[in-house]
Amino acid sequence: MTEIPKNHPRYESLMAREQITAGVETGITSRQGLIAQGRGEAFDYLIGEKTIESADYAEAVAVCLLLLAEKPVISVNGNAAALAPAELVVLAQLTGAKLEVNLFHRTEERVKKIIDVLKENGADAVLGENAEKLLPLDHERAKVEREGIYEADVVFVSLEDGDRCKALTDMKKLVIAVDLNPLSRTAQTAHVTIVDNLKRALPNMIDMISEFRNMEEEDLWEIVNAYDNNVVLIDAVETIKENLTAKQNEVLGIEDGPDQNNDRSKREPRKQSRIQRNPEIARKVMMRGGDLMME
Ligand code: PTJ
Repeated sequence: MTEIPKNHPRYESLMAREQITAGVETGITSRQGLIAQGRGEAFDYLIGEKTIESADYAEAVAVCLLLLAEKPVISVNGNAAALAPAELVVLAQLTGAKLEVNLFHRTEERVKKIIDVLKENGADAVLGENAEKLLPLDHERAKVEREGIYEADVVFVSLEDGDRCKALTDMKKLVIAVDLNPLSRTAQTAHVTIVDNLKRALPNMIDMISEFRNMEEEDLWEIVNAYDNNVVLIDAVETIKENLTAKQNEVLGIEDGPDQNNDRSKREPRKQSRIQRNPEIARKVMMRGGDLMME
């Protein structure tokens, strides 16, 4: 493992890379998991590498749903197991959820290794080894355990693929998904979409449990019923747009006040005229892709 100094500006992101790489080396994460991590990193950058308010809200609703569920299951893949094994176990223990290993690039050896890692992190029992093809899918994620995901009423998934998410919702299960890409099929299909890094989402959810654990069921249902997943998705997309605009303005040297920000008719002509008037800004525009990539 490369030694990453704690004061490195991209410490968290580089540590996550180390965890995923180590996961591939020990055989719990698939090689494809490296690519999935890169995609996540890109979206995390656009989100601002922090838990945005709407994600915090979705995390709270997800905790309520896990506490209300009769048969909750946390589905674990190779990336999740590498990034946050202890947190997955604690979340399962505090909400009474079962843990089940479910893999897209399934090998029995990898299932076993992930079960071992979760047990080393404190899990008593982990499902996944006795999976049968019970979901209507043509790939390995169709394999689930009867007393686990198949019978679950609420399923928590992270770094999921869209068609299993759809298969689960078609089976009338409530699906909580952690996915940094608010445009992915999973994000669009789940009932509660947490647009946050799994590494931030899990500790935040664990912290929230004490707040909700002793609440009446009726009050928890009230929180869940008031939730609208579309609002959360729209907020994530808006956050990305705002961050991009802020970065663009920074590169162009434009100081946008709140009024101009909200008024497209005022903002766009002003930006164009500045670019046209000033060759230095025009040069910056051409360079901005390179600048952003260098960062
Ligand atoms: O272990 P396996 O065999 O089940 O394989 C798992 C992977 C992750 C390889 C597989 O599910 C896959 O290919 O996933 P995708 O289709 O690349 O989807 C990953 C999604 O998760 C993308 O939308 C990423 O933006 C998002 N993502 C990546 N890293 C994180 C993340 N979301 C939250 N937290 C992350 N750390």
